[in-house]
Amino acid sequence: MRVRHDWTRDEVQALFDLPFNDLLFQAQTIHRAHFDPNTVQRSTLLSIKTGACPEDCAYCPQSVRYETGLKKDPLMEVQAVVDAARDAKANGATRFCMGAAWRSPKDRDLDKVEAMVREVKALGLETCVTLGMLKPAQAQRLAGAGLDYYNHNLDTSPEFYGKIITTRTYEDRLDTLANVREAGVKVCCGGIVGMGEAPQDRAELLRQLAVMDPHPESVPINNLVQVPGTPLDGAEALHPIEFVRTIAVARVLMPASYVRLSAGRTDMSDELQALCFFAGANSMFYGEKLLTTENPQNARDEALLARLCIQPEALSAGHTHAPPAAAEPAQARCAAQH
Ligand code: SAM
Ligand code: DTB
Ligand code: SF4
Repeated sequence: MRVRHDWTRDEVQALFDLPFNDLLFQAQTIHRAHFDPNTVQRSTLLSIKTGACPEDCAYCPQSVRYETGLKKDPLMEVQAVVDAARDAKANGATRFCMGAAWRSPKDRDLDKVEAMVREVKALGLETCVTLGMLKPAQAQRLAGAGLDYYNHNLDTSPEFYGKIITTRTYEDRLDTLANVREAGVKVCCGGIVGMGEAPQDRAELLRQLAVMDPHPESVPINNLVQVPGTPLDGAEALHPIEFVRTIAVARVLMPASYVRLSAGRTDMSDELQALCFFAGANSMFYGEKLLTTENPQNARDEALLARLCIQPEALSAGHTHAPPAAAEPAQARCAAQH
């Protein structure tokens, strides 16, 4: 199956417009050609610098412009970050994602972040950081520290973007992503749905990701977590079936990328999450906190994965992922209690 980078708006919209069963069948078929359908990758987040962010992202509890009652915290010490990463590894995560509420990092901040990346990597975890906009030299410094992934989201379509963020442009984001790619760091890039966007905005967000060449290796799909005090608190929630369609279309457009079921899982039923896995999600944020808001309890996630007989992906030597299973994966028996 050819991986394409030339998707048109009409083609993407046509996928969204398929009967639900046809879309899910297509997504699951493509998923099986590229991945073991019964394995999920788990990433744990840590906010290494919290709040007081100068940007005005309308969804974000960390913007200095909104009164959200969030306690701000300066950049953490390296040792405390390494301790949290060790816990995440002990709990079964294979990737540790460190997020900072910055517009962009200062060069002197990067000394500490580089040490964090080096030491977390030395634990045998994959590393990811999300620090805002990056200049080419900054991306190269992070690459030099051995960073595996940089997360920087497009968030939504170019058309809707201006309703959500005014302090940085869509172009700024594409520039940062190009700098990350150029430095040889893998790209983690996705967006948020449930912000009051139109269906065409969700389609165009996915198309923007799918015309990147190469595709982002990791594609987080966040469902808005509504935080009191942010402008998007009270936005009309997305219908859960539309959320599943968004996951499925992401899988069809970017067959070999990890599609991550990201923020918003706490409010999702087990059935909805199971549908998302069927639609091709094969990664999740795992651990009881996202950056500043809640994520499901570990015990709930363990029980869900056991019930579905989904295995957490293990780290293989050299931090590379396990190769996809053969076209017809073995029909293992599920040992979980049904
Ligand atoms: N400050 C950096 C930046 O914006 O690039 C890094 C951290 S920022 C919190 C990372 C991403 O988290 C955002 O791009 C957005 O997609 C997601 N996010 C933030 N607040 C969210 C919320 N309330 N619900 C869902 N996703 C959210
Ligand atoms: C992403 O796409 N989602 C994560 C991660 N990348 C950095 C962040 C979600 C944040 C949710 C709101 C919060 O906890 O502050
Ligand atoms: Fe700042 Fe990132 Fe939140 Fe935007 S999403 S306000 S840049 S922390």
